[in-house]
Amino acid sequence: MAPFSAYLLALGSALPALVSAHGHVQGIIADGKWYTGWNAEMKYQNPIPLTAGWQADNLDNGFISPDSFAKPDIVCHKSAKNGNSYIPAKAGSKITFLWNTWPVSHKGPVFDYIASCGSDCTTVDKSTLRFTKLDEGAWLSGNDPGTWVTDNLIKGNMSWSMTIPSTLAPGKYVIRHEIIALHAASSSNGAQAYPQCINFDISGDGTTALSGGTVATSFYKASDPGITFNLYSKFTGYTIPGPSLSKLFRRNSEERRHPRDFVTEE
Ligand SMILES: [Cu+2]
Repeated sequence: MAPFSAYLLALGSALPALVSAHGHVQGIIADGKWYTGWNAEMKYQNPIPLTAGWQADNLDNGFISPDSFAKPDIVCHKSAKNGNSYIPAKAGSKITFLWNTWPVSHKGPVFDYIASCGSDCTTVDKSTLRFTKLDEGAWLSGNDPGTWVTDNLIKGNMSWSMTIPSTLAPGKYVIRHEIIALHAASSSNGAQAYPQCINFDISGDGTTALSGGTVATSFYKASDPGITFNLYSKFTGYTIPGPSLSKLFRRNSEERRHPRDFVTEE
């Protein structure tokens, strides 16, 4: 994966060492082009750089716990303010989210949600965003703790890829990419949500508008079986939390599961 390695090398020399164990999305690749994500240290820059990534105050690379799952911080991370630019992408494009790091212990589900901003993602009120779940992955095999999609994310140079539905109508959208780490989730307030929001200006000739959707403050409850969950037990299944996958893009979700979408780039 030469492109990713090159990005990682470039970033490794440009960024100070990160001491925290968990992570944030440091970059996004859309249509083969790299865009910088939000890094909480950017808040000390003047002016604050233009990023499509929402400006969250997660300086510690931290997380949102279940006791805040009904509060605004679950939408786009801690004290998040709107991203002030957009990533241009075509409907049907592959999008890759690149985390700065991810610990192997932090196993759990990964999600991609999308919400229409109406006319402007840089000013939209995050509490009004109604999200549609586009993509999800979680438990793969084994138990105690087993193999999870987060292990694949780590193997892929801390990256997660998704496809924007080819039939999605053009417009301004927030994609909310999220990992929920379950290593401490056997206690009722122990799950760790790491939501990351990115603004996209999506073009193309699709005609499917989002409808319905769920506000992020209604996604998860501490008592959900996929939120309070003992990773270190002999489990035989896992109930993925949150709203069900969208049926608006059935064809696309079949495309997404085609092996070619998982082929490693060389
Ligand atoms: Cu952590």
